[in-house]
Amino acid sequence: MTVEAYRRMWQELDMDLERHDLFLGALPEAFGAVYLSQSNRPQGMGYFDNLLMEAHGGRIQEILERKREGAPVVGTFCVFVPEELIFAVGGVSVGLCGGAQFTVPAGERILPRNLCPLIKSLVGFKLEGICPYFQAVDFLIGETTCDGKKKTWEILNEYVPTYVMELPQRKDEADLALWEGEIWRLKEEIERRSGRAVDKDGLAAGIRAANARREALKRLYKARQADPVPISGKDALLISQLAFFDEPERFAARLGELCEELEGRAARGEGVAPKGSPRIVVAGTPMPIPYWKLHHVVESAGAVIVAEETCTGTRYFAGYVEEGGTLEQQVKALARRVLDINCACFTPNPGRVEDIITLAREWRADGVIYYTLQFCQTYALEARRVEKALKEEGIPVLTLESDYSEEDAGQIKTRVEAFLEMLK
Ligand code: BJ8
Repeated sequence: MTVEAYRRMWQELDMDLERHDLFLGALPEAFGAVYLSQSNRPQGMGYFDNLLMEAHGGRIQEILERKREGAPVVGTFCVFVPEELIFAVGGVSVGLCGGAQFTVPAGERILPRNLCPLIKSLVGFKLEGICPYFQAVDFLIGETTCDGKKKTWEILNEYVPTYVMELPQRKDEADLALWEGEIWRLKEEIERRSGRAVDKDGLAAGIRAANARREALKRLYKARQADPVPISGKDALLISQLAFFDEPERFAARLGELCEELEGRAARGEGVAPKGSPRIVVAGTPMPIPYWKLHHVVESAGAVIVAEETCTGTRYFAGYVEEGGTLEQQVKALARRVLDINCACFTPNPGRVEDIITLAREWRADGVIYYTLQFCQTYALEARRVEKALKEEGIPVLTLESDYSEEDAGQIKTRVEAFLEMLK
């Protein structure tokens, strides 16, 4: 499609073309500086680079074609939301958490300033009219995770229909029953809105698609255990961020090809940084696209990020859902995935500490960076417990809090460099 045709498409989506030009105009430079400056990138990254470049173009065109054929397009914001139900009716699911400083001021027009930037950014994308995904969705699915998100859904609902799932905050049998009920309720909502029924075969196909994506991401992470590491943390982060937008089966297939390349590299002892480079695990809040600040700082300082314990990392692909059985069994299996994801919105949440220690050990990390977005209370509060456990295990940890602006980049760089110095 030509640029003119894309512009017509954006106009039809009622986007603010002027603001959109400004937003997209900055992307090639940022992407060039952060990504294309890396040496020895795997060839298989070509697919993902292209996916990023076509994120507002070809991918939107594809989604709009599906929409014309009657497929529902649904936006989500949390890895607990069972996308399998959307896939079950042939729908398109897109993850719409905001990762751009560009849209934060717009979000602040209607939200308190002292709120997490992820939330302000996502609302800002809608208010600015610069996100074709937000413009294309039929409805959104929010959840009652943190206080900021759950109250924001009431506000966002004034702009886009926003359905809310009640996520329990504990993991006992009663909570599982509540979540299972919520999944049945979501099933009805999706059926009502799409006019398509969720049956056991459709749901099996939906579960298969989501499992394939999870398995491919697991394989990517496995490949990062090698030293030298065959792919940078920045590239792995980009892949995870793009997973929220692509067709799950195609994404899994292309990622599988990349993993083959990475496994070959690992077998030959080839990497993107010298063997013995400091290895870092990042633990904390999600990093939605196009947020690459911490990874860029760490890897520019000569270290490599080998795993992320985040929702744009391991929490995204945690667990496996059985696809077989009756519809009741499938829904139960979907509900039980809650047990596999250790988000700080749960209390108590001991599994998360174990996850971080396992990552640090099995990915042979020299240190952990515990990272929280500003005003994210649950993750900030959990830092104490994680730090204590890591210290007991003899694993060095650096705790950082930041937002999407570049204002603190210098300060973060200084702290990261001092941490890496200490690891020597
Ligand atoms: S499963 S991490 S995607 S809730 S919005 S909690 S950063 S203050 S995103 Fe999340 Fe689901 Fe948990 Fe993952 Fe903090 Fe910001 Fe809230 Fe956030």
